[in-house]
Amino acid sequence: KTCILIGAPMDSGKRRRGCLMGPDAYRVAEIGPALTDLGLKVRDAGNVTPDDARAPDALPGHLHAPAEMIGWTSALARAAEEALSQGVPIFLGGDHGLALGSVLGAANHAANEGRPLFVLWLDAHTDYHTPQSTQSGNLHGAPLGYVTGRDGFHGFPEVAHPVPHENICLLGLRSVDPAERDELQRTDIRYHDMRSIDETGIARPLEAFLRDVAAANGMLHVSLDVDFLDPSFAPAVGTTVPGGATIREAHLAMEIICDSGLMTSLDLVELNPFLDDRGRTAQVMVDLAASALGRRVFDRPTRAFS
Ligand code: DIR
Ligand code: MN
Ligand code: MN
Ligand code: MN
Repeated sequence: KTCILIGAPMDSGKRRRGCLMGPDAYRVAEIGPALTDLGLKVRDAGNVTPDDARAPDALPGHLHAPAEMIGWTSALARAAEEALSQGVPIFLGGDHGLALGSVLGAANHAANEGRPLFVLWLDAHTDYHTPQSTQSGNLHGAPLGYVTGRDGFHGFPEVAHPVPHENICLLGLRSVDPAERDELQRTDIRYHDMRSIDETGIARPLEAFLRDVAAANGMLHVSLDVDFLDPSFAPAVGTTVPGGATIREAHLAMEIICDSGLMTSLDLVELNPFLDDRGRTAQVMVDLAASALGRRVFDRPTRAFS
């Protein structure tokens, strides 16, 4: 398979700036060579440019950069759809606002293939806001609200194939706004906060989810937010929350994803190189991507997921 690197140098999903340097940081940390070393074909498609767009008056006034977000969403959805017909797109963010587009494109592609889309969300946050429910006005907190078809995203591309709640699994949660929590608890979304990962380990809920993806012959989009990781070894993110996944929990998750053979697209988001410490967060993210795509210490027997 061919990995297609797609840069999304965007900061529009929140107010603190720096994520737009993320694609360059991943390239400097040699994400391409890390993947070719695994025997994979890699194509760097360069960076996406946002479409020109206008924000309709119906959107609430406190939203940050709504026109830019609309422009990124349509451009990234096109890029995702095109790349999915050729290989495995890897989105180099950019903040998590890029996932409005990457997941929309994946959902459109999956619908064309007649397959269901599943989404694995590795994040401290649930990102389930709508333009109306967000208090911060930062739409990087809203991609799951958008792709599940919640109301209020006026002016954004139509979500023709909303991702069903039961096809979404969130791991790593430890910062959930009250408005998101109340809505989420009414849905069939699978969510596992850090307490539940402490209690069961990360493998059990993840494998249960992957078995369902395999049984449904689903496509799987994985969205990895830097703040899924504990800030002690992933400091380069604007929204650090203590008590996150350890390096080994994160690698184990990626290794299990790789074993499953199910991942069809990947986001690497929220890396802010301006906040990094000699590039170590960028390096951790590259290493995690490599684990998801086949890097391992020793060969292991393949395992069945269905
Ligand atoms: C936060 C989003 N709940 C907000 N924070 C995120 O502003 O609505 N950080 N997603 O990564
Ligand atoms: Mn996020
Ligand atoms: Mn987050
Ligand atoms: Mn539902």
